[in-house]
Amino acid sequence: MKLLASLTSPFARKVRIVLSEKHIECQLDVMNPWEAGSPVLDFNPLGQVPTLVLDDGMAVFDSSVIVEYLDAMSPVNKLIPEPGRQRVQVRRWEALADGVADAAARIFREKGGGRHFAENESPQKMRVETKQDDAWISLQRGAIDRGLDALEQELGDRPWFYGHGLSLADIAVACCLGYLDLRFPEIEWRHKHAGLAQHMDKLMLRPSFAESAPPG
Ligand SMILES: N[C@@H](CCC(=O)N[C@@H](CS)C(=O)NCC(=O)O)C(=O)O
Repeated sequence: MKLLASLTSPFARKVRIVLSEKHIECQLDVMNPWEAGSPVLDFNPLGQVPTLVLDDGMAVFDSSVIVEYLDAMSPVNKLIPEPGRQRVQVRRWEALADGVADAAARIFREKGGGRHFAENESPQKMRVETKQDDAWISLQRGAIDRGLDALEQELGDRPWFYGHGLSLADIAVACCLGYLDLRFPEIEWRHKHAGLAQHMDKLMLRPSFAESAPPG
């Protein structure tokens, strides 16, 4: 089994943390999906990471389908509750966190990130010839702000999003917050979201989170 991933993708990081927490061995193939002729196109017609390639050659995507597969494949450290309302709750938090990360990624791309520049360049350094769509950017920014407010409020003063320990909800939220730190540190989400900040600090003490943090 191998995981096609980039080290900056919040969706790939979610899968990497799940693999680590569940102690599942998997080869990591690091690549840039934006590069012309990226090898990910051999496995995923959408050309996106993460893509998990199973030993029989079947390619699994997107990240939420991959984590579903991994959690079902091993009973070790279950991260998604059994079908029912609680499962929907965890998957809903995952969807919210992924949605915030996706909105941030859209802004990053609108500002010229990914395709035109190396992945490790900061958005501040980027300049594109084409005009940026400010209305589109502010729509995405609204989704980020409202999504973070909802996550902060819904975590409240509980130690975990769901139950008495780590779940996929905590993992997805941390990956989203880590991506904001990487691409848009100027958003300074910690100022308005003390609960999320405290939660993130706690999660970063786990090796699976610390070791998968995006470079730079
Ligand atoms: N919904 C997908 C999103 C994956 C995604 O947007 N991946 C980005 C990197 S963060 C990508 O591969 N983009 C390349 C492209 O769309 O061409 C998931 O959860 O896996």
